[in-house]
Amino acid sequence: MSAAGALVAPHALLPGGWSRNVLLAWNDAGVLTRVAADAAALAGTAVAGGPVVPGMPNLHSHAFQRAFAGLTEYRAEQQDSFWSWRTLMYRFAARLAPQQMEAIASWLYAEMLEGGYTSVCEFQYVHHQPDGRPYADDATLSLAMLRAAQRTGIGLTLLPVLYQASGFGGTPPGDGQRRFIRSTDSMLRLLAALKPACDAQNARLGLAPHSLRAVPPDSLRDALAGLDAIDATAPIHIHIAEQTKEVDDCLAWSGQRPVAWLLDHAPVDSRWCLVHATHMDATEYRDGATSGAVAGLCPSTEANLGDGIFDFGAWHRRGGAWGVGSDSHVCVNAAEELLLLEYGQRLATRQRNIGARDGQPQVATALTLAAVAGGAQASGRAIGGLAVGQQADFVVLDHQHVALQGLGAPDMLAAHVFASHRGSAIDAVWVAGRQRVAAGRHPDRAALISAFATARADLLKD
Ligand code: NGQ
Ligand code: ZN
Repeated sequence: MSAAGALVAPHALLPGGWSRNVLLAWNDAGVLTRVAADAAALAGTAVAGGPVVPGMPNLHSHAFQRAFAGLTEYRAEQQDSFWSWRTLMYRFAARLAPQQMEAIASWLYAEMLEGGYTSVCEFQYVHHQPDGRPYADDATLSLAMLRAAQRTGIGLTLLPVLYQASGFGGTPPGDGQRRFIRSTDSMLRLLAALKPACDAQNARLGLAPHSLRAVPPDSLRDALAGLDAIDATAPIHIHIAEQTKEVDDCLAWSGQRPVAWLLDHAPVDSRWCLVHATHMDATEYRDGATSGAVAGLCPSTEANLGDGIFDFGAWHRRGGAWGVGSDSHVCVNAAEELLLLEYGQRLATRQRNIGARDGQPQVATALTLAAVAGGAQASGRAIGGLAVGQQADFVVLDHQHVALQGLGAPDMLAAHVFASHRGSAIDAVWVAGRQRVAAGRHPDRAALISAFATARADLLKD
């Protein structure tokens, strides 16, 4: 079936701002071939029911954690923290079977589409059987993610994760980490094996050195060289400076803070996504932002795990790129991540409308455009908004949602982000010119939910 098509949007959010009567046309590959504002009505061309906004790339996901979200909201230690959460999360990760991973990811990806995300960067680190031995097909769990994306229709950047140590200085991995561990050579073989499968479904393959804690310097260097031999422009994602303990440990190990160390020892540029990057000093904000790397912000997870607050103003002033991810999936809603990002900044600065920028006073509009651009960059895919050459990934807002009724388009987006009280005001979602959500729902939702619920029930059985 041909995917070529066209749509007229009475209001559409283009990279430069809101435009009226926009004709969007795309080719068989789902790539936009025409984006024309003030177009005359075309007989036979469908008209969008509500404002059309670009689909949001989700730049950070650990899919399996969707089935774990909400299960650690009780006191387990006298002073719970990211680290006590991680102990419980490892216990959960130790039990997952491949079919369960796939069922969890499949429903999650449908939820993402319903929540306004049109693509996802999957930071995939559970590689092996529970005892640490590789599966007969070493790519089993990564292939499960590719199938979940294919089935639901979400775009994918697959980031197999290199994980080798439990702490700075190459301390040996713990038992809870044995499903994650790979030599650098084994990682490069995995990447080579996954490349054709990714190419076949228009997914991008990249690499995620998990963190400076988990990847010693020699391995980082060798893995990056090996990645370049496969694809010299492939995206590279790393967790960095999420927790203050991580900063302290890095200082003790190297005398430098994590972001400073990385900038000094790795070729950080626009291929890189620095996930979290919560704890930086002024020099790191300056040098990180000007490196061209994307800051991967995951406001709901960062709040849930007690990470701290990224200094958006410091990054933004330097022209730093950024995007959002749902990470541990306590929230799977692109608008809500933007809301939480803005609210964290308001709470920290005691000001309002932090995300507005010169030339774009509407906060929701400015945040959406910036997060789409940064998310696309981090994804390494042509999903950077409604422009010729980019994929036709877009969301049609539900103008009949009670929070949106009677408003102009920019206020509808603002209401969607700030006033839809956790119920998305999304009507339709299109990915690469194909409609994947109608009336707010993914068509396979019932079957996907049932498989997810079965997988989770089995996982929680003793
Ligand atoms: C992860 N999550 O890889 O799932 C991590 C925890 C770690 C976050 N950083 C594991 N939020 O950092 O070692
Ligand atoms: Zn993460």
